[in-house]
Order: sequence, then C-alpha cells, then structure tokens
Amino acid sequence: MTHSHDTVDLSCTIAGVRFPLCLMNASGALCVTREELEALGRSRTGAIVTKSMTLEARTGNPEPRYYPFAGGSINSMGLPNLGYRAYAELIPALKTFRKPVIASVAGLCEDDFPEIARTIARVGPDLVEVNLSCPNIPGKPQIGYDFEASERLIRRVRAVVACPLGVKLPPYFDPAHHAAMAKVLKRAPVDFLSLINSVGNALVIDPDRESVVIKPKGGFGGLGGPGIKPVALANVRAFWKAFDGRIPIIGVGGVASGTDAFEHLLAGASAVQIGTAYLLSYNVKVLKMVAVNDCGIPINPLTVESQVIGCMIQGVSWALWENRILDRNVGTMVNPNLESYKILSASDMFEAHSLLTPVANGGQNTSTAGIGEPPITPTLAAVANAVYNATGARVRRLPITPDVMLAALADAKRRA
Ligand code: OXC
Repeated sequence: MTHSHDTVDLSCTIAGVRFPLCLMNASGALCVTREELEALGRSRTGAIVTKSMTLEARTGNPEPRYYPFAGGSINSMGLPNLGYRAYAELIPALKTFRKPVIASVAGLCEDDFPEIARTIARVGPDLVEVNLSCPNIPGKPQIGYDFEASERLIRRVRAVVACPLGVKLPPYFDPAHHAAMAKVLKRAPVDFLSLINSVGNALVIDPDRESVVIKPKGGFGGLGGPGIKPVALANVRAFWKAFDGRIPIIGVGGVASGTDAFEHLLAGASAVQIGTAYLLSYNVKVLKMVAVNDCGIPINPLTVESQVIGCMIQGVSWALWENRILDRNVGTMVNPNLESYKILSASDMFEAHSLLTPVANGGQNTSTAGIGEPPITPTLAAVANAVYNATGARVRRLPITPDVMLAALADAKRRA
C-alpha cells in the first residue's frame, strides 16, 4: 500500500496477479448465481470470488441453514452451487469486468478436486482457490485437518493447474498444527493462502425456543462474523511467520470495517475477503418509522396508537421477512412452521411513532372508524419507497431479502 497526497493506493499483487483493490468478497456469500457474480463485477470489489464449485450442481442442506445473530452468523449451507460446468461457462464473461476472477474449487471426494480444477483452469480464472475446509457436508470431515490427505490433494490439483493456486484453510488452534500444515504447503507447494474458513461445527442455541437455530447436522455449523476475527488474525499471523512472510495471504474472518481489514494487513495479510458482513450489507433494516393516521377523534388515543404501532410492526414483518408459500393447486400454505416462515423479532424492532390527526371524520358523533388494515398496507409501500430513495432501486417483490435487493439493484443499473 502506498499513500500519496490525495489518494490512497489500495491495490495489491498476489502471486503475480494485480488486484485493483485489496478487498473482495469471500467465497460463499452472494457469489453463487450469474446475477450475484455479475453484481460483484459491477461493484468496486477488487476481485470476483466464486462460490466453491462441486462436480454436480447442489441445492445444499435443508433450511433453516443460515442464522445471523448479534455475534455474527452460523451457517450450514452445504455448498449450494451451480456445478463446475456452469462456472466454466460463466468465467469468461466475468473476466470482462477487468478484475481478477478467483475460482473456488471444492469436492465431495478427493477425485472431484483435480477433475474440476482441470476444466476450470482451462477457462482462464486468474487464480484457483482450493477449499479444504467446508465444515458442512454431513459425513465428510474437513480435509484441511488431515495433513496427509491435504498434501495428496494439493499435489493432484497442482499437476493440472497452471495459474496461481491457493488453499482456503480451516482455522487451526495449536502451533503444532500451524507448523504441520505449513510443512505440507511448502512441500506441495501453493502460491497463496486464504485464511480462514468459518470456525466449523459451532453450535448456536436459542434459549427461548429451546432449540438449535439451524437444521442440518443437528445444528452444528460454521461460525462467521466479528467473533471469529481473533482466530482469523492468529492464523494469518502464524502462517505469515511460518513462511517468513514469503507467501501472500488473503485474510478472511470478522471483517466488517476498515479497521478490521487493517488488522488483517497488520497480521500479515496482503488482501482481505469479506463474508458475513457482505451478506448483511444487502439486508434492509428499518430504523425508524412514523405513521400518520386520521381516524376521527379517538376516545382512547393510547389504545389507538398502540394499535397503529402493532400494524406497523406487522407491515414491516411482511415487507422484509414473511414469505408465505402457497400450494397453487389447493391454495393451502406449505411453510410448515415458524422455522421456515420468518417474522420480525425483537432484535429487528425499530423506533415507531404514531401520530393521530384528531379531526372529526364527518360522520355522526358515535360513528366508528377502523384502524386495522389502514396502517398495515401503506407500511409495505413505505418500506419499498424508502429502499428506492436510499438506493434508486425499485423492489417489486416481497419480502425484500438480500437476493431480491440484488436483483432490484441490477435492474436499476440496466435501466439507468
Ligand atoms: N464454509 C464453506 O466452505 N462452505 C459453506 N459454509 C462455510 O462455512 C457451505 O456452503 O456450507
């Protein structure tokens, strides 16, 4: 990094490949589909990192499989991806965005890795990142914890890939393991390291529901977000030392601010990837809402205001979370329970104000006015309009989840 009078140069070079910016997405979050990858291409990210690809397309593990909470997130996505053939077709188009494309390669068994890598390397990604650390495939241990298997696998992939090759490792928690893996990586060898994947097989429990929060593997999943930053920094530092600073490291884990990224650079990283925080950046959050209603002269304003605020909560819940899936043949709702039918929770609560305009409604003194639907329905449009005012993107689908936001942003860009 260099600093001149009025600009900061945040470019970097990894294994001979120049990155216009040393910040990029981490493989996993919002980099599965063509739309998501193209959105990265249009964005200012320093590279486009694909979701880890497997031999066949995968829908991934059953829902719920991702759960954000105050300390970060837990996931057990189970490698949902389009399959390597689809990415082989996509990569040439992604290269037109004129920033490095990193193809992340995974597999369900050792033989998958070289097979995928051979084909993918031919379509010209700038770098290949071999994922040795997905914790979420039931019955498949993380390869990175088996040093012999890792070495065998890297050698086989190395033999079929000419471009810079790196590995995405799981976190290690003991210097003996850092040393053992560093030996493997020097022998194999690789050109760069991505450190770290999520902290595997963590468990988050919701005490109110007396239940784990994700379904696959009995609730065990990969931990991401702010809580894992110290573990990530320790791994970046340990491998930087083991290689005497002679291998480029991409730091991943707990990066949500410039300071977090800077800490990774201080630990020894040349670039930084952003996972959980990138996913959350497309989450729409309502911070404050004011509802103005005219329902005549309320006999008990407090009750009416409470009713209005309740309606606003329902409206925001509908706008941002509730996704009722109907069986089109019989018209019944097929979301089986509140695990797969999300609603607004206490932590999503916003500052809500109700203003009543106490005017006579023109009827006789005893006439009554409803205040049920009126405050709910416009709330949905108000949220969508606020999104439009903030981003310039019109959302026409509910609930406004990150994928809907991404599609709306792409649409706005096309129309511009
Ligand atoms: N790490 C991965 O390598 N993959 C994903 N999750 C994770 O934490 C996944 O798809 O499950």
